[in-house]
Amino acid sequence: MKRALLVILSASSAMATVLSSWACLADNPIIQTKFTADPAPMVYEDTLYLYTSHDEDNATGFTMYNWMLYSTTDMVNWTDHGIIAGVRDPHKTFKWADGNNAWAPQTVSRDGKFYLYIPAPKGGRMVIGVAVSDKPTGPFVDAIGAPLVDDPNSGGNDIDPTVWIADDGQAYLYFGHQPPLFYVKLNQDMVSYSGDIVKLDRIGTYEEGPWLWAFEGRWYLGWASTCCPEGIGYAMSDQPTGPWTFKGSVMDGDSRSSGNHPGIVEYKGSWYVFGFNYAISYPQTTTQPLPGGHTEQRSICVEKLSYAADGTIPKLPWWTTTGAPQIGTLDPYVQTEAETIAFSKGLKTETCSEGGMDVTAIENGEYIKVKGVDFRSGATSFKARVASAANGGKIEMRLDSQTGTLVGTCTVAGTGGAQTWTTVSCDVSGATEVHDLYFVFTGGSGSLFNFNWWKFDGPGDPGTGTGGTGGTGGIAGSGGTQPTGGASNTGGTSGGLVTGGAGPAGGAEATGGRFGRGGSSAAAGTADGGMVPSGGTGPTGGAVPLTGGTTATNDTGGVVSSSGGAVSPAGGSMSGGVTTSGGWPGAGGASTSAGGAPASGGAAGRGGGVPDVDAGTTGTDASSDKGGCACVAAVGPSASSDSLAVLGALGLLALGSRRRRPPTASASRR
Ligand code: FUB
Repeated sequence: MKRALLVILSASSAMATVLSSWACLADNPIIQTKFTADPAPMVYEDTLYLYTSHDEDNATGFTMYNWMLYSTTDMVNWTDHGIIAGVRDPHKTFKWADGNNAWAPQTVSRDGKFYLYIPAPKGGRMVIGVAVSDKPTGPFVDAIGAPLVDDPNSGGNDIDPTVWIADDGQAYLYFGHQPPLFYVKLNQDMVSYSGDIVKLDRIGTYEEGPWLWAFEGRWYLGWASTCCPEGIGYAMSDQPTGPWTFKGSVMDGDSRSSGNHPGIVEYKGSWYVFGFNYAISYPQTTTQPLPGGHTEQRSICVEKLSYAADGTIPKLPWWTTTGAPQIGTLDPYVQTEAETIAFSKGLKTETCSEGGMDVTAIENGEYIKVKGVDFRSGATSFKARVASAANGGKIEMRLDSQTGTLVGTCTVAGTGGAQTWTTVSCDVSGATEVHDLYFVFTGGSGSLFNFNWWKFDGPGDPGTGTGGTGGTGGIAGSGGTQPTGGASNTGGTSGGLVTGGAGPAGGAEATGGRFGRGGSSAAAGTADGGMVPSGGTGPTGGAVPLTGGTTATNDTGGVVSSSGGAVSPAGGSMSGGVTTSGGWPGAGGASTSAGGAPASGGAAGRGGGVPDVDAGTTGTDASSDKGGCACVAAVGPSASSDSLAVLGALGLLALGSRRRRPPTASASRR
């Protein structure tokens, strides 16, 4: 379904003129294929899962049938997992729900199960339900077949559940629209509670959307602050039940927005705040506020947050267009879902007959950006899983912008059906090192083809690259000493052969970089060559400078690293293991066949920079209703003073009328 720009925009040629002058969006908002709101991040194993509510494409007020799931391992490339629960067939998880208000969710894990808490309508009230799954991706089933909370004292506003499990095992559930705010203690089973539902006095600017968490012995409660526009406020306490001390704003409200809703989480050693804006349904500048009316076509954003020494949170500016920085890089030699996207223009996603999701509704000129792709020493071929009920089209692969260097073009022919899948392939040249990768789709009119997954091959692939045979020749010279701070260099000291192969050079990180998937040590060979540079081994993503990795001496089989992070067992062939001076570990990184575990992914050092902002997205699709960037690069003469004046006047009118109505269980709350 096409996404409609606001009527007010399409109705005004002056507005259309101004629209073409808006600065382009970059990687915030993080989801462009759908409207999403009420972010609820959850970390499980090495992945950050983001549960969201979902504004329908044609929503004006709240039109919300289901909850969605996205995931990331690098904070910028997000994989779409589709609908994980809902209140309407064919995704009616909660049979008792009798309306279309699938509002703000949160999922928490406990003892190998995942509990999804949601507000939904029942009998003219908003109540809280809970579903359970064995996996973060679902399927979720209603845990108790009835609401978990239906509080007669809440005025029908049992909304926005948030749960945190304290270190002593006690789980707390907060919820409620202001006034008031409530909490209750959940039982160990997470699907029932004990004791009274406690009503709290209003805290500071509390409006709705509570988010409970603890950090370093302190308790925090965030929320959407006084409407409208809503920012993000917060309070602190020594205990999960308060008393709470209001601490101000994590982020102030902004005239470009109406609502907001925090989701705050720690991931790979950093803290992030999620919320939403309206920048895709209504591209904005700092001087053009959101127009009036009930505009619930929201888009989730993310920023990094920090803590001061006293535990308070330094205030952030309004959502940037760049969002959070990338952690590590993306490995193009691993099969990747097409719906793993940093930013996109136009296209949509859908359930795929081969499992998971695919990218669909791809039209001429639309694109997908995948950020921070590490081609290492180079890709030579590309393959894609595609299906086309029409005549297909082409997939252009470009570097760093949708008009950037063309490194390959794959032709997609008709396959006879939109879910009749085939794999196409084509040659690639010029794709080395780290770039933002753009898949630019070209062809005739209408929907060209569907796109399920993609993968590159070539010498840069640590799994098949030339850099791999570390070990067999890797005599660890006598007396080899271990690298400072590194792993033991047993091979070196013994003077024996590095029998296990190893010296997985690529496992080393670049200066200032991070470990990638592969990590460092070889499985079978224990890196006798002494390959673990200072900073340790783990692929956990921690940035580990290679300062100590340079001191491996007398190590014909050992580690030698440069400031750029290259590490190579001299005896082993390591052509792929070279790291550039920018700090990107080489592909081969890895040890290989000879017994060393391939550091697939090698290290993903991140010394080099990747542009954060999309350059020059096209401005031809201002009227497109499929999301993405509908603008040209900068304010130009097309934004006449007349048109700006018209927009300004409308904006002021809109501001005057923009107030939210009190919540009810009806479809319109703002
Ligand atoms: O998305 C529906 C409602 O709007 C949520 O439950 C509130 O927090 C607000 O974001």
